[in-house]
Amino acid sequence: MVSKKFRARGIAATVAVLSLGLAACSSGGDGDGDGDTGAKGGDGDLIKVGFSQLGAESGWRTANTESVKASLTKENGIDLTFSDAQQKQENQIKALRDFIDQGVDVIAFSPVVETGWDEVLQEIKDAEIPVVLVDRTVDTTVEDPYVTWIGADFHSEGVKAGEWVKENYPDAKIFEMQGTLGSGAQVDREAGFDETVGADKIIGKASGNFTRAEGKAAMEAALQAYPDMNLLFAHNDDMGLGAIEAIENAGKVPGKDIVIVTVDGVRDGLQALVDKKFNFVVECNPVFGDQIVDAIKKVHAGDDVPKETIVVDKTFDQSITQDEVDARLY
Ligand code: GZL
Repeated sequence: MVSKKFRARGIAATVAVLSLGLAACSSGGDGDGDGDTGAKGGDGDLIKVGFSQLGAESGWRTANTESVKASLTKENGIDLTFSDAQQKQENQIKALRDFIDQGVDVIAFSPVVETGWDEVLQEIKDAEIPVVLVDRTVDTTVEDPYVTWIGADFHSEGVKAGEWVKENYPDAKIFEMQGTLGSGAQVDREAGFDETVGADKIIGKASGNFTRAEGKAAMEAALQAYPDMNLLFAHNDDMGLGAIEAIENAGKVPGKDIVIVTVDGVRDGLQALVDKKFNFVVECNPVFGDQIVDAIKKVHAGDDVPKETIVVDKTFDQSITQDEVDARLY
């Protein structure tokens, strides 16, 4: 059977949620200003939600988890069971099966990689538990595997990074540091970037698995293998921050000898922009817990929901100020 790739592109009924960048999204309320949703009754009225988070690998993931936990609360009508898979798909699959056994009302998860979910997604479908897909995408043969997906357009993020490089460093010798191989964020950021700059400009690639430590190690190897590299595109800030350490240890100047372009826009990444060690950052806003709660309530009530809700991103260059970075909430 031909697998179907579900991603944030060109699917009808897509709704864009404006990135709030410098301001937090307040957790959903019922409008009476006390921050709760007016959920009535005791725990029996709460929506039982199983949330499988893929890990705690990056500043982005930490901020996303904080947003999820701040929004999926009893005050907002949710009885949350949260699981951290430590970036292991087998842990996520186990958590999803546990949620089925617990008889949750809704399952939400961010898949660490795109494939390998067919069996468990079919089990969830057979158990008639609706799925709200969060952040990353799935590539599965299961028909209609989720009710709605909320996340960023990774392909567009890659294109934005590529357009900046093409405009500012058209002859750069680029090393591309990929995120977790096979994840929707890695696959689509790479596709968007490579098609924009031209694959011939990319002299080497390696994965840093979205973590600082692995980003540093990958960059140490790349500096040996590609001494003429003069631009790094890292699929997230954390790998770029690890690369800075490797570049400085090699006696080179990040942001000058090697221009650095990343994605996410977490505070540490934007601080590197202020410090002139990063050159350009494409935001990928992790604070959308409110939208997840809203989707869960609508899905549970059987209301119509858009197939996709895209969290709109912005971009940052070295014109960003220290005050702007200090004002960021993640
Ligand atoms: C993007 C998210 C990615 C971030 C990384 O939505 O899936 O995973 O870019 C994180 O920082 O590890």
